[in-house]
Amino acid sequence: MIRKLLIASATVLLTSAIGVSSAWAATHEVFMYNKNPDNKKERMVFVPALLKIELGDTVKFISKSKGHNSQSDKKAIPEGAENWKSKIGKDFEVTYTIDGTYSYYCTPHRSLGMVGLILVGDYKVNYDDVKASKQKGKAKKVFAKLYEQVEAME
Ligand SMILES: [Cu+2]
Repeated sequence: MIRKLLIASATVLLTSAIGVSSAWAATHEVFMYNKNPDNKKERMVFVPALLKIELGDTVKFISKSKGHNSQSDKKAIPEGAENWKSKIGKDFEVTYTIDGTYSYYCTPHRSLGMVGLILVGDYKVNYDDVKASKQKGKAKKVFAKLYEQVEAME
């Protein structure tokens, strides 16, 4: 009898541990600025432009200056992942449930280099594809720096 009860309560404990596991998922913040407060020479930026997170985590894009948004690059996100596009000047949240590398940009300022990368869990599944994706102008330069940072942390 006691033994059965112990098994039953162990099952309840296990079930509740699984149930609350999503509460451990973190929320990260990416700020959208006209000028980077840490480096005033950098204009039209996501801060941080490179973010490494766990599967199930959420990223909150926060508008600190007017006129920005966040849009995924539909050609440079993992297979099966959903695209996102936020409204200009509004905060926006994305929860990442598929491993991979996500490339994104600000719709009005992509050519000015307002771009970013989010690495989710096992991000290498499509990292090379994202790195090979075609970029123009200043975006190309900013991405080159971000890829350097990614490869430096390996
Ligand atoms: Cu912008």
